[in-house]
Amino acid sequence: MLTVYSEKHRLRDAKTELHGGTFVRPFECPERAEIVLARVRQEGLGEVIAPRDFGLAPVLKVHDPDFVRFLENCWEDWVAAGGEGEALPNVWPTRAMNGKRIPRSIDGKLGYYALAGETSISDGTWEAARAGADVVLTAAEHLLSGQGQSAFALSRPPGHHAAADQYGGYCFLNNAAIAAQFARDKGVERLAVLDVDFHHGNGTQNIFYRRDDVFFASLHGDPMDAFPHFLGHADELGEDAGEGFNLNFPLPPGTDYSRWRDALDEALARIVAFKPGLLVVSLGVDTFEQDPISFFKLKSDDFADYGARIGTAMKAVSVPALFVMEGGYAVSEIGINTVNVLIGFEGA
Ligand code: SP5
Ligand code: ZN
Repeated sequence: MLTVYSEKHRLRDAKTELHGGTFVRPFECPERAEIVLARVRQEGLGEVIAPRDFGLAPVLKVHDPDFVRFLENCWEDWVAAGGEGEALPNVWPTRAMNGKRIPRSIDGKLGYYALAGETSISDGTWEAARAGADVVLTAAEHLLSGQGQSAFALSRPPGHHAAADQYGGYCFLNNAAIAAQFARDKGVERLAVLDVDFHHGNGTQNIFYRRDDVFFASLHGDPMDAFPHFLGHADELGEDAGEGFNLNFPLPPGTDYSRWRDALDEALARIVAFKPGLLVVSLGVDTFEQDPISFFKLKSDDFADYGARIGTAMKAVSVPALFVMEGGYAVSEIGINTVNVLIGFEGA
């Protein structure tokens, strides 16, 4: 399986995350991608290539231009306004306010475009996020050219919480959605996105919620208990043309592999019935029992088992799979768990 990786991910190296009422070093740190890459090499998964530059056009097929401009300029604007630490929002257009006008000041803009308050924007964040989009696009292009049944986009920072005009949850550009839209534009008529990150892929769901050409399925911690708290319920089925094309499996604290696997099998059956031309897997390994911010109980071997289940289901109907790196914060095990999924898939 081909892996696409860019060293530019290292430019996303924020010093602060707001966590439990204090500032900590972000859980989403550069070592994550380095350890996954080392494991890819150690296991001999396959060739590792750098991305090519796609420019912003495929990003703008998913994200609003004003949002992209905000991300591009945020750090400079923050410094120019006298910000001393990293850029964080402190006010939001909540239910009690009017969220329609985009403020002029950087403080107002941060609140307008942020969907969560833990994620600092720092110098280099935009460049890393942009390179991350090129990573998934390069992997998608490779699959679309008919080379192989699977590819791994080792992108960082992650993407599935980012909506068309919102960042947060460590995510800035929605890599999985950008790849899916790119594949659509290259002629793939129907796509499925399977999100196995511990957290609900609120951004991806939101981007495709009114569409019947992209089926979205997510297994995640119940938003009543887990981030992002305000999306990911089982009764969110899609709207307008998209009704029936969104599927959520919110799962309770303590969920172990047997319960998680039952939900996966159901999601895979629905994906197969949808007959997609390509599957995008939002691959977060924060379902691991030792993950520091999550509450599922998967063990390292379970990752290989579910990779094989995805592989068996997709190979039976000849659907290629694009794996896109999302979360996973048990850093010392992130390489083993991630690559277990990929090896499981290949061996199916
Ligand atoms: C891509 C991804 O996995 N993003 C996750 C973002 C989660 N950020 C907020 C987490 C808050 C966790 N609080 C858990 C307390 C555990 N003791
Ligand atoms: Zn996650």
